[in-house]
Amino acid sequence: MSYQNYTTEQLQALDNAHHLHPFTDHKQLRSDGARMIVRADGPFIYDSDGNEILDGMAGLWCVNIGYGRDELAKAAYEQMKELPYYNSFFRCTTPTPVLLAAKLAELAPKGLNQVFYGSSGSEANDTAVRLVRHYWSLEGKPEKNIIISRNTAYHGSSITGASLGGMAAMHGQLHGAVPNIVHVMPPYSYEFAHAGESDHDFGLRAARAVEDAILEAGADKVAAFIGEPVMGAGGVRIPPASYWPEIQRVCRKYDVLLMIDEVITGYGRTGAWFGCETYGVEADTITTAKALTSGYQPLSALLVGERISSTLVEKGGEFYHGYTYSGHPVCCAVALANLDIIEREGLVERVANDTGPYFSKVLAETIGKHAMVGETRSIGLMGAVELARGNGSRERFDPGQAAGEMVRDHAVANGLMVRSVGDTMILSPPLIWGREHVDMACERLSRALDDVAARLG
Ligand code: PXG
Repeated sequence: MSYQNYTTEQLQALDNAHHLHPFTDHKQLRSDGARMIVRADGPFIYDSDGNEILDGMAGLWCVNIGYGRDELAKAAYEQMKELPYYNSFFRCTTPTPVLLAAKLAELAPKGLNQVFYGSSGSEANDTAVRLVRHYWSLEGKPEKNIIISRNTAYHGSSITGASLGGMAAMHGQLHGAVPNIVHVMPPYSYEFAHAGESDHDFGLRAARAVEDAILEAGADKVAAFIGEPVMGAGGVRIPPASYWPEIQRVCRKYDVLLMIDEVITGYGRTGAWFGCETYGVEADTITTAKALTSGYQPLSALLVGERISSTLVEKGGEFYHGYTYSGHPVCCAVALANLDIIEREGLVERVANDTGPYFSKVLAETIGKHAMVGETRSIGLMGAVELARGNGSRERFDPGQAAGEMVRDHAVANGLMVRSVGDTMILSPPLIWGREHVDMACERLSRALDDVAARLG
């Protein structure tokens, strides 16, 4: 059945009648109708009205190798023909998850040699929480089970993910979060640095909020700290250079494990294979998903360090946890093909040495000069633009003006897909972007800012 037999209006009517969308106000959606994205190629997506849109969000922070890669389609097809599914329970497995695990151990930072699979970042973080708490229990410290996280962190949308995350609106709808999770301030200088406070000092202060939380709970009660190297969905909040080394020092001092959530930063986004390498931080667990398959198939991999895995293996007995699709052979085959492309095309190096620095420069020199931009920032190929009343200012628009949403809508109308987090505009494009795509994105965003500035007066 082809969608081409349907008009956009017919598809929208069916969508409104039967489809509940993620993170969506349905009353609003149903008055406007959803934009139908019908195909994509390289860095571009196409909607059902035939508009070509440069995808500044790589789908949803995931399509790192761009769209339309035959190799991944072939890998899935071949695997489906050979063996579409078999499980990894009950002393069985299949070859592709094994080969992928070995590949991930090779790519991962030293000491993270074991992999537990799921289908999403939310599932992987659920596994990480279970594993970390189980670890301390096996080590005879079951009461060491508090996890420290940060306000505005995003760690998924399952009850565990949302509880770990620090999104107030999500907590408001949880009706009972997973217990023993504590949230502290994020390292977000644009909003939280005091006037005159250096980036360095602010980074230390934000990291010491974690130490304060450990001292308040008692180190013998704190299992782990969890953080995204760069907070993604919270608004590409890039920590000062002083932040992660201080977090590492504090965690070591109190024997608190470090859980790094690389669902967005994993597989090249920051210009290193993993964001923790960008920040020189050593993790006990690394959560990955999204770009592991460039979004072509749903797959997550929790990378587990030696300390936890050896206890699990030696003392753990059976770990009562797993998903039907843990180690799905088709998803793993697609992941292998995807990692092969990232390596072969040198995408990580290109982000580090060429497109990442170029993106940062052009963003600052064009968008950063605009009258309604307070700040631009980026690392690798993830960036943010803060909308403000006046260039370089920190004064926000009234929330009722919905400036961020307006800029997003005008950007899409100008041929650029971006995401707005409140009044923070986000770019997280495919890693195949060349300099010409960076230029194109900044021109289109600039035009959108002009349009909105004219409307807001
Ligand atoms: N951790 C991080 C850091 C994420 O960004 C998850 C976990 C959960 O992954 P799954 O696969 O369960 O969605 C994410 C997901 C947004 C947005 O609005 C971001 C995500 C998901 C949906 C929307 O920017 N990140």
